[in-house]
Amino acid sequence: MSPKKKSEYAVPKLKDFSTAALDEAVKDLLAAVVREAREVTSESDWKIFRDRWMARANGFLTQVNTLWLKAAPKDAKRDVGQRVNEAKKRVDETIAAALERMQTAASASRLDAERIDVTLPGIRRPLGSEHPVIKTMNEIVAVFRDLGYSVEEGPEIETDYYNFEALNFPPNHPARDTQDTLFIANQESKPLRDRLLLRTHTSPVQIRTMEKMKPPVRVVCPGKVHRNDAPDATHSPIFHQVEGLAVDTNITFCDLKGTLDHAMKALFGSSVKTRFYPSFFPFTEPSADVQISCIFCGGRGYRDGGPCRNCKASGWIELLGCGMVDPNVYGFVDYDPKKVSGFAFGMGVERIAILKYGVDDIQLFFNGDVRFLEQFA
Ligand code: 2U9
Repeated sequence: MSPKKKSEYAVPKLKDFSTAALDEAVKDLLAAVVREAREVTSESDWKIFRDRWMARANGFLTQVNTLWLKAAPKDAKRDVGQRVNEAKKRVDETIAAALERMQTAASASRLDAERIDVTLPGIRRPLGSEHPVIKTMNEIVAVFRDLGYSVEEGPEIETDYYNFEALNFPPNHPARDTQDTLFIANQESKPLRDRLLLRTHTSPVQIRTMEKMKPPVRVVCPGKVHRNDAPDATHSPIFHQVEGLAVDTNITFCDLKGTLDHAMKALFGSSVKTRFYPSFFPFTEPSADVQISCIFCGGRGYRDGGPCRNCKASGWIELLGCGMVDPNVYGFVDYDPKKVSGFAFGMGVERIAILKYGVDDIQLFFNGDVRFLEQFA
């Protein structure tokens, strides 16, 4: 209930200033202030109440001063003064207590509104984790870091020179065709070598590394690459590679074989065997495809009483490419092919992750479905 603007109480004029009459008047006054204090339910109520009693201009206490104290005959003044002061003190206390009661109630109701049930289950914040492709890429890089290789990265938008020309691709090599490469638009006014494209491999990073570093070089280059391929279960226009390069005096094909055999055992387990099969790349001569013994059938070609579907019953799975760096490549980076030799290799990270984790569709890596991704957390 809100306090009425007008009070039912009025300070009476006193005709009789006797002790008994004063006591009666003070009793009414205090009863009134207590009654009104009880009706205060909010801070704004309280202000109205306080002003009615304490306002200097015409509050009840001012009226008490005028009507009781000032009006008292001289001989009663002392006694009246004392009682009025006591009464004022009680009124003050009642008004202060009303404020306190009101504030306590307000904060209690605020606390009540903000009450939390600490026994409720907490909000689970899902934690992110390394993407399986990045995780695999880091594992591959770690194997070569342990062999003393350093890691280099480079731009994803490259020039034709770094992506093709310096890697000994002939001018009309089919990889340069728009069928395979995504070119940046409106580059026709530039000379061919300066035209921009999305790198199709991380090999340009090795060219850039050799430009700034003299042999010996041992470097791995992880990163994202782009090809104009239609997506299906085994192809994606964006994928990741780790390529590596070792250039020094007297590097041989034996070093290449030993290095990759070790790397495959580190990645797939020590019982895995490797096999090198003749191949061709413009930037390596000779070149080879590397096969590992099938990790599903143990290289037997047969599993569960039938032919192994993963290796098409051959016992081998093709995994990466490699070769001795073509001497023509050294010409582009000011290395002397008579003094140095080296090997290079390249692998698709998704292909390795697919085999390591038994994933049947490369698209799963790119769809962002948490139910798939959280299996690798
Ligand atoms: C320089 C010289 C030579 C990098 C190499 C491969 C063989 C290779 C493929 C594997 C699967 C690409 O991701 S994939 O499709 N790569 O077979 N890459 S040798 O050779 C280089 C690189 C840089 C200067």
